[in-house]
Amino acid sequence: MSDTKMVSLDAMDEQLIQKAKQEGVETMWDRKVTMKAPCGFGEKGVCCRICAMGPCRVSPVEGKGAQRGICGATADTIVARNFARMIAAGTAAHSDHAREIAHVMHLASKDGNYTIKDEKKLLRLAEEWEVKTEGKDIYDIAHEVAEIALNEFGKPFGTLRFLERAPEPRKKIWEKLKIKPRAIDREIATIMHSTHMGCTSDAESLIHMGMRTALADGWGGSMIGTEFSDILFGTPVPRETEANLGVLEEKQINILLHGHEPSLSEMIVMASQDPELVKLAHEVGAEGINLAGMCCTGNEVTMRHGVKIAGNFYQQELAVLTGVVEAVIVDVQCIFPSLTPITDCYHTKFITTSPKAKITGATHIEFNEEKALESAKGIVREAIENFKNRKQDKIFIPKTKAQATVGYSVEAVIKQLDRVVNSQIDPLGTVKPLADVIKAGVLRGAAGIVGCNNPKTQHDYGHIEVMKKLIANDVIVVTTGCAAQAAAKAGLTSKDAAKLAGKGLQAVCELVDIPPVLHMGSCVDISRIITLVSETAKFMGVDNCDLPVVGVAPEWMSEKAVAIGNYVMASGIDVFLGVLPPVTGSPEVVDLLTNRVEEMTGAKFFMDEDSLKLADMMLVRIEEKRKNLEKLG
Ligand code: NFS
Ligand code: SF4
Repeated sequence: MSDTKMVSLDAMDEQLIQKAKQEGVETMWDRKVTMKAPCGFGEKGVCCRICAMGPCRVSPVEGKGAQRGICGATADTIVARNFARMIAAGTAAHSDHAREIAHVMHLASKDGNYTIKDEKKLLRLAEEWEVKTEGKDIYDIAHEVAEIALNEFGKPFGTLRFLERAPEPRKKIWEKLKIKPRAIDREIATIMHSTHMGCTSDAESLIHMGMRTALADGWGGSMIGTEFSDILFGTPVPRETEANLGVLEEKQINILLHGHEPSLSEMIVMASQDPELVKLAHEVGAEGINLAGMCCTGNEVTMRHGVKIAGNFYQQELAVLTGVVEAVIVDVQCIFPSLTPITDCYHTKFITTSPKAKITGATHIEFNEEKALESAKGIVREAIENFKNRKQDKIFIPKTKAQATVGYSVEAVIKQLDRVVNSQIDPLGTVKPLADVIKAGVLRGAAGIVGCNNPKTQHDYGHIEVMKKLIANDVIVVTTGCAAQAAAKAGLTSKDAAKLAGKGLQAVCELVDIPPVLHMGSCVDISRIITLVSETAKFMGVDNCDLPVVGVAPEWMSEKAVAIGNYVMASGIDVFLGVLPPVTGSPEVVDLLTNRVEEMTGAKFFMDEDSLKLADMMLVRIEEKRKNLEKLG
C-alpha cells in the first residue's frame, strides 16, 4: 500500500510494513489492496446462500432489480437471517471458550496443574447457585459448581442462572419480551434452525431471537468464562506492565501468546518460569524467556500476571516481521491463517494447539489439559531451541512501548472505590462512591469501549480518539479486548493519562488512584462491565437503561462483536458502532436496530463511520440519560 499513513496511528506499524515490502513479505495491507472494494451485496447483507437454489443476491434498492430470492425471501429476511447467524456464531465462540474453562475447573485438583486460586469467589458462586459448602472439600465444591455450569449449556428446562444478577426491572423486560435465554447451546441451535431455508422470514422475529441468543453469550458463556477463569487463575488486581511491540527483547527468547483461552496461556506462563527451561534458555545463548501477549489471551495473562502486551489484532503479522519471535503460540479465535506464510519468511515457529483451530502449514502440538504443564513445557522448549535459527540481518525491533496499569476486575474497582468511603457512615465494598459521583455529575457518565481492529479504519484511531474525547468530557472509560490494548499502547491506561481528563474525572482519578481508562480484560470480560453497570443500577434502584452509560465498538470486525453488541443492547445499554454491520440493505432491520428496539429494551444501536461524530452522539445521549435519571430522583 503506498499511503501507509492511512494504515495506522502508530509510526512504528508503518516502519514494519515498509520492512515487509523490502523483504518481499505479503501482509494484510497488500491483500486489502488486492481485494479492492468489498462486494456491495455482501456489505449490505443482501446475499443469501442458505440453500442450493441460490446463491441469491437481491437488490438493496426497492423497486429496482431482483426484489426476492428464488424462495421469495426479501432483503429484510435475508439481512435479518444473516445477522442472526452472526450472533449465533459469536455466541458459540465465547461460550465454547467458557465450556473449556468449566471443564478445566472440573479437572482441577489440589496437586494437579490446575488449582483453585480464588476460593472466596468460588464459595460466593457456590452460595449463589445453592451448592452446599459446609464441611466439603474446596475441590468437591469446585467440581459440583463446574458441573452446574456445564449443564447451563444444555439443560432441558429453565433459563440461565446468571440472569438473576440483573436489576429487577431488566428481568421484567426480558420476561415480557420472552428473551430470557434457556440453555446456551439451545439458543444457538434455535437460531441455526430458524434461519434454515423455509423457516422464519419475519425480520423482527429474527432480531428478537438474536437478542435472546446474544444474552446467552453475555449472561451465560462470557460470564461463565470470566467467573471461572478468576476462580481458577485468580481475580485480577491492578498491576503495572508495558505495551506495544517494543516489549520484544533482542537478547531473550520471545514467545508470542495469541488467542483466547487462559487454560493454555496460564500454563505457558508457568512453564516459562520453570528453572530447567530458564537454564536451557541461557544455554542457547539467550538472557531469558520473554512472554508477550496479543489479542485476548494477552489480556488474560496481563490482567493476572502483568505479562507485557505486544499489541492487538492488527499487529499479529507485524510482530513476526520483527524477526525476533521464536514462537507464536495460538489456541483459538482471531488468528490469521497468514501467520503460516509470514512465519515461513522468518525463523518463527507457528504452533497451533487446539483441535478446534488447526491451521494449514502450522506446527500442531496438541495441548493436553490432563497433562497441561508438561504440554506447555514442550511448547516452550520448541521456542527455546529455535533461538539459534534467528536471521540476524532480519531483526528490527521498534522502540515504541508505553507504561500501562491493568487488572481492573469489578472486585478491584470496588476496592479502589473503598478508598473514598467514610467507613464510619457507609459500608465498604459497594459501588456507592461511583453512583454518587455519577449522580452529582462529577462524572457525566461511563463508556465501555471494546472490540477489534478493522482495516476499514486507521489502526487504533477510532479507539483512541473516542477515548480521548470522552475522558476530556468527564466520561470514565472502561475497556476490554483489542480496544484495551490500543489504550494501553497509547498510554491511556496509565495513571498519568488523568491529565487528559476533564476536571471532574481528574479529581476522581486522583482520589481513587486509578487511570481514566480502566483495562478490564478480554472480550469475555465484557461480562465484568455488564456486572459493574448492573450493580450500579441496582444500588441506585434503577435499570441499566436509566444510567448515562454507553457501549462502543469503534473498530469491530468479528461475529463475537455482533453477539456482544446485541447483548449489551438487550441489557439496556446503547451501542455505538464505528463500522457498519452488514444490515444496510434492509431498511426494516436498520429501523429495528437503530430505532424500534429502544421501545423494547430501552437501548438501541447508533452507527457512524466517523469516530468523532460517534463520540459527539455519545455525549448527547449521555446528557439525555442524565436528564431522565434526575426525573427518577
Ligand atoms: Ni474480541 Fe478477542 Fe480482538 Fe476482536 Fe478478536 S482478540 S475476543 S474479537 S480482534 S477484540
Ligand atoms: Fe435463495 Fe431463498 Fe435459497 Fe436464500 S433460501 S439461497 S434466498 S432460494
